[in-house]
Amino acid sequence: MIKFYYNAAPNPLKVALFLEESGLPYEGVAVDTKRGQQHEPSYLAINPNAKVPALVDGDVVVFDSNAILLYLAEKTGQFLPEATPQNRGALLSWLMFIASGVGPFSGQAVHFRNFAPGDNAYARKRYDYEARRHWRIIDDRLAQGRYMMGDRYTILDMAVWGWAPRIPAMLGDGALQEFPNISRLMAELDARPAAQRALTLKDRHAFKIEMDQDAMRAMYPQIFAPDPA
Ligand SMILES: N[C@@H](CCC(=O)N[C@@H](CS)C(=O)NCC(=O)O)C(=O)O
Repeated sequence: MIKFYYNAAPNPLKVALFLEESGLPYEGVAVDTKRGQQHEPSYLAINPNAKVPALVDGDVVVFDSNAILLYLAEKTGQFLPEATPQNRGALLSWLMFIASGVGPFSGQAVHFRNFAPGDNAYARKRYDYEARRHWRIIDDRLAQGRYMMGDRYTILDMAVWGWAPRIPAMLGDGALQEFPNISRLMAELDARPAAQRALTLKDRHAFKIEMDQDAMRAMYPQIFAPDPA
């Protein structure tokens, strides 16, 4: 059976949605990142990047949420657009845009707004600006159709759904109002039974909540590292 390594954060959530939508049998394995479990050798053997999610399917190991979405979609033939070269080009482009742009800029925007120590005025400004710019591009795409790939619900919508609830934490309260098409998609997907089940996955484990010194060390070790030369 598939083993899905997760916590309650946006990237695992996207994969949880796929697993619940597809009906694939899987076992959830909690990785309590505030307790530092992502750095344990047994987990590093699966995901050398020490992040969640990761997935083990028999002798296949996949890490990175976007790689996992593509792997599962291709394995099952589900949540993909109609198989045309044009759709393949669009799917890969948008998936990589989310993987290399939306996700990382969003993560840094959350970090510099909420967790980074010291004076970070420029870093905060840069990531706020760039995260907002990326989300505007997604919103504009969703203005053209019901889903990221037009009328077909695909892994791209799942990838957007995982991160979009964090928009207020990265861009400020009320920021979702700037993105009416993303808000519309979120409302639609939130109402799906699979999404409701995906959201309860985090309740199966008593994840550490406190962001104490040990959690900061586990998640943001660079704060405690020597300054660069
Ligand atoms: N590109 C990776 C990023 C994974 C990632 O940053 N995961 C976060 C949760 S959303 C994490 O593991 N945080 C814990 C930590 O940084 O120690 C993916 O999409 O899977």
